[in-house]
Amino acid sequence: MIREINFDGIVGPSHNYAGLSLGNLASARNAGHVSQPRAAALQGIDKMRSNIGLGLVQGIFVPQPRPAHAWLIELGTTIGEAEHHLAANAMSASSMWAANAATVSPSPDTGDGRCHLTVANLKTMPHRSHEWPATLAQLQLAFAGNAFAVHGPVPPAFGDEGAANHMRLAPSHGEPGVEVFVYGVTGGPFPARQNIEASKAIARLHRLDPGRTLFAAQSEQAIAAGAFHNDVVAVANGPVLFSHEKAFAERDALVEQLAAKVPGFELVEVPDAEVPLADAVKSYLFNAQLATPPDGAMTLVAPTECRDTPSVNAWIERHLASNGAIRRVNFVDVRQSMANGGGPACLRLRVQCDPADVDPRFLVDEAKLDRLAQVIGSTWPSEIATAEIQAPALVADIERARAALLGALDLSVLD
Ligand code: SUG
Repeated sequence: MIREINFDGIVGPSHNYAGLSLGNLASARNAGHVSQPRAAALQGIDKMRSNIGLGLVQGIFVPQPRPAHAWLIELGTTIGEAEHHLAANAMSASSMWAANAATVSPSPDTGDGRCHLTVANLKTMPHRSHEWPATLAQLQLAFAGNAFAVHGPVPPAFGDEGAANHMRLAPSHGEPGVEVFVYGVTGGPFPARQNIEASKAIARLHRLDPGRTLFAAQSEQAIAAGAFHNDVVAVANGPVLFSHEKAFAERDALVEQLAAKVPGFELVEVPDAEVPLADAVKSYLFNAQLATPPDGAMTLVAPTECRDTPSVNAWIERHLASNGAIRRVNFVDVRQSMANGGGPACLRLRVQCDPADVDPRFLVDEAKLDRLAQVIGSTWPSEIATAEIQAPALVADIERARAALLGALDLSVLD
């Protein structure tokens, strides 16, 4: 039985604000602020709890080893000796944003009936470019059976940022869907992170039917406004596309093709006149989880920043009152992640498969989340000032904290 599982990246103990991501406005704005790794990770756990409460199936990915010693060795240095900017790149907890872990094509879409996952090379940003080997190891463990095909990264000539630039529309999760690969051409002052050649390669590797595969460019205006990934301005669930009017370079052509190819297609579009791009980016209205829980009421799991942004809150209230496609909005507090440009949707990777095929160590229920919260509460640093990330005592604490979590999950093999 195919279900949608949300695998959330647990916020790692090295979570800090180093301002590493050009084009990610929150990351730039909060550079140098003191972070709260423990609160950040507990906010993530609470989000998972609330989604389990809706009846959704929940999974996890564990934090990566930080410092990234192997990467520093390749650069001829160590965490103690590295210049500060390199050390910051080696200490980032950015793998928490699991939407960038991989691109996923579920079995109804693929030529061989397996669920395909391609790990993202994340080559545009130095601090993310070294994530993929540890992500791949985790994917290979979690999705080890024959039901899955796990691919290495596409060559670094072509940037790939995973599911954040990929949408799937289908009448239901178990039916063949239309996969939309969204790429960037130019972002004005900011980098376009997803290259069309990477998207096309993934579509080929996943053996997708070209008749049900679309490629759509992000609008330059959206990237320049801070939509460094498409999931900052659009999200899909079932036959519904929820997007900002200015998300795509050729919006009309995309909508026309989706209407022709997706049975029951429905567009929920937010006009710029009602929610300007700047408010969409600030509030992360579209970086929400859009899901259909067992009660059938399509639910938007949105950051509390949406409630606090008047234009966005007003749009939500109007939509709910109009009995539109989205029937319920749940607000979640993930402010620590938001301050680095990661909303509820960034924190999760959606995999549609039979939960029985997944290594159970990567699935969680309330009781397991309680245990995780306990480990996090007793081992995660309460605060990190980016200037101090090379301090030996802090580095040791961070490594100990991760080891404790892996031990609690019976995943020490990832050490
Ligand atoms: O890649 N932030 C991440 C946020 C990723 C959000 N993911 C999705 N939209 N799916 C990024 O820009 C900030 C790190 C720092 O500045 O310390 C960072 O990497």
